[in-house]
Amino acid sequence: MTRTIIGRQVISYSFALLLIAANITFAEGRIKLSINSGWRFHRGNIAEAEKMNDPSLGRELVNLPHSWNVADAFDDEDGYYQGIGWYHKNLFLSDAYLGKRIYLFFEGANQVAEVYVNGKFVGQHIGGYTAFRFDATDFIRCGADNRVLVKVDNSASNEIPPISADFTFYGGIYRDVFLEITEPIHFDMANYGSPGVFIQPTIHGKTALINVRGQLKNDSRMAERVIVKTIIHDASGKEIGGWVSQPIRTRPGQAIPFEHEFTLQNIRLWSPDQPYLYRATVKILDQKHHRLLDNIELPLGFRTFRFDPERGFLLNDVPLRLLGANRHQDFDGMANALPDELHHQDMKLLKAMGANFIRIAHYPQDPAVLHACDQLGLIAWEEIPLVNLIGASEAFARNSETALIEMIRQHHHHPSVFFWGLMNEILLRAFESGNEVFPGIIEKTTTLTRKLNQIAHAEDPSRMTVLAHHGDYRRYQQAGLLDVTDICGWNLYFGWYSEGFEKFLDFVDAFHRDYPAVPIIISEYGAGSDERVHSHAPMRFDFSTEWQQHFHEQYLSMIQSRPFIAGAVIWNLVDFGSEGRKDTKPHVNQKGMLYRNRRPKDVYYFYQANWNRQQPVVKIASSDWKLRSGVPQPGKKWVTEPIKIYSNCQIVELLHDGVSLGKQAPDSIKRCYFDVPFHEGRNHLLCLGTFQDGRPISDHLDITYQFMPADLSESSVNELCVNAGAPFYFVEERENLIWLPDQPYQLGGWGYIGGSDLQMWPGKRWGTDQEIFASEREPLYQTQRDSMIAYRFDVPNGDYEVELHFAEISGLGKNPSTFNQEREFDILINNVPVISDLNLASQYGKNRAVSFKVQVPIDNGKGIEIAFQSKKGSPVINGIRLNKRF
Ligand code: GCB
Ligand code: CA
Repeated sequence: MTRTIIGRQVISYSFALLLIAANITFAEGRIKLSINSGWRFHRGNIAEAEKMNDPSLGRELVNLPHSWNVADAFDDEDGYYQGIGWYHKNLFLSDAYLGKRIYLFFEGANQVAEVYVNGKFVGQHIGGYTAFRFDATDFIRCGADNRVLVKVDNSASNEIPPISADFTFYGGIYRDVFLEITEPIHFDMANYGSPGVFIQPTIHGKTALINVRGQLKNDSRMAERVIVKTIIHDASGKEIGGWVSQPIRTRPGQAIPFEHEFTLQNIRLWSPDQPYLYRATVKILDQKHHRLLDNIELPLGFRTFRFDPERGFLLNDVPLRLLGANRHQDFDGMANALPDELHHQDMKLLKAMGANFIRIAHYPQDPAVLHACDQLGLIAWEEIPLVNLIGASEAFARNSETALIEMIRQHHHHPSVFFWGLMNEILLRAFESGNEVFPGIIEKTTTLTRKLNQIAHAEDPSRMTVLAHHGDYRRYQQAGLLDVTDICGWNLYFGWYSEGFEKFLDFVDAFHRDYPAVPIIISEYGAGSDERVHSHAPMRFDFSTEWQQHFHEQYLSMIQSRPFIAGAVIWNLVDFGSEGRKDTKPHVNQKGMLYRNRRPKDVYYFYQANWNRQQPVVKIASSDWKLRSGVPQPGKKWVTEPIKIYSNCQIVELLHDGVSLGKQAPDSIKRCYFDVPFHEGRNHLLCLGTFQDGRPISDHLDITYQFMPADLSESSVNELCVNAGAPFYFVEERENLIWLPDQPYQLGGWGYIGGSDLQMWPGKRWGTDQEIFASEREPLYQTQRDSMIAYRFDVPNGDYEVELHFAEISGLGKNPSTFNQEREFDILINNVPVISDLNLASQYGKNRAVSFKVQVPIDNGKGIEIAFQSKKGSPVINGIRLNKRF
């Protein structure tokens, strides 16, 4: 069982064992064998663990990739474990490896790793997002068991980027680990975790000039004459060119650089539409017997690119708008410890959305990501994790430079990578209450930027550099950061963090006027959503899926209207973990096109309809709002609501329970709306389209509609749920509950009397941004009606269960000193005191979800009145559910 991932050979463990068992000497050349299985783990520090030979040290059996923050980065307690974890394993090495060189290769461990073999220190690596390799030859025994220990530490550090960021810094050995075995004569294995061989093509028309450079090392005790041979294969595997060196004389211990150049004719170019990949094999052979000593496989692709200030980006001389998304590397229930397949799957989802571009934010990611980009045709911007602010120390600058060199050398050979990113929003947290975080931080930031920019260009003249800034134009301008790099990226959130979509255009126009020669990429734009939150009148920061869709529709139109915008990347492809966040799903940044389990949101299909040219798309953009409720007009047996379709067909038709509601042509951003007369119960929607090539395509969706009578006293409702203090619906599909937006009471209906909606952040977010403990119903408990007098429900006689929901959420943010509301109140239902002296803070604590159920029989025809009586402070309520039992 051998599988080949482009550029490297991965031989499965069982195959290697087979070889060992059969006592066959290994094939010549390099062996790369993953050693992910059978580790033991201990969370916490153990003094001098490296010296202990106690097999019980760390009992938990784990396989890599592994992270220790799978659960605690999402629980109700602030923070997550940031400290030391120990991994160890027994590694048996066959004596077939005797005399060879043995390396341990880590694709990544967050964020400081120390490796010990048989009690001896082998090496330390700083930085959580790049690979590293240690030479273990002198520490390891062949034909014997070996004890490998790895101490990983993800403690916060001001010396290692990132210091601060809107994502969780999950700890662990969260990428693959390999054993690499070479002959004593081999390519450079001590080159910043890189392959040690670098291939640089220069393209002129149909000809590519190939430059190959590297270094070979003789770690044997004998002088030897070797040759270096490069072979280029086309995508079908056919050899199409190459080069063989003159014999090279190597002496023991000697490192010898080599470089050669040759041309290839009639090359095929790499592009998102046709990601044509070549394969380069670079070998060291002994001159006498042509025995293979070492070999490296690298992907190779040919493309040219440049920017034109007015026309934007040109790939292979053809204008191409760079469109796509940013991507974080974590996954539901796995933290950042993903198998390669899931990395690959994300890239496929991005590609299928119609994207040609990815910003790999905010750090170098798994090699599987880059391989997928090469194969699928995604142009990549990759960056180092300098986010929000820089550190003051020399060590911070040094670690940043190292991370940059590692990223560039490790990923140099990927044709998909076009841009090296140096920093993200680096002045966002440079000031605290108006003061510099440390004296001179601005000048230091600019100096470091220039240094990193210079390093990136020196390391790799074939690519461009870029920075991503937040929307504080003047601050970056004053710091001199707007034209240091080749390209300028802007993260813009007008319509989310601040009011007014149109300010986006003012902003980019101003920048283009001031810096006409600097190409501009919108490096982030996005809005959060929650599949449970819905609204017919969505608004900024309500987390409704409808506002997220509206936001992206606005942005796409605006981006389309400015040809000088070379590219734009959505924030974010996927909802991702950000422990400090308290949105409607605490610890998660909800701006994804996909949920954390990768189920697409409807907005994903908005982009698919607009960006992809190959596949027909028809999507009824309401998959997350399948449970609806409304009041039919007097005498009518239906409620009419608009349903939006995203489609790239010329004409689409919507059928409601088999009846056509007509045909429509989607607008310039591929939307159309049908008015659907929903009846009570299940409504079947079927949307039909025909793609330009004649292919038929359809989508269907069942929407279950619940009617609310206009006059509650006339016909009974079994269930009525109110999201008190909220302007939006909160829908719990599994429980079949629709929590209605709040409303004032009107005779014959229901609603509040007195009070006001709590607004901790007036003009921005409704309710509060507190995390609710012991519940996941944040949209219910984060919104609240304050200073309450009463609620009335004019329901008919019957036996009701009334459920009342509360949470004490009056504090601001995390600061307990703002939590000073002292309140105590009674609740009377139909004049009966059912809850007395309720003091949420003292009896339950801050942010706790609290609920009560009360039996309420009514037979006087007067409905239900829930009255609030203050003893201290103002009475509040977060939700009410009425259930008629009989
Ligand atoms: C940004 C940051 C990104 C955040 C994003 C957000 O500008 O670069 O790391 O996650 O905004 O959602 O606020
Ligand atoms: Ca509420």
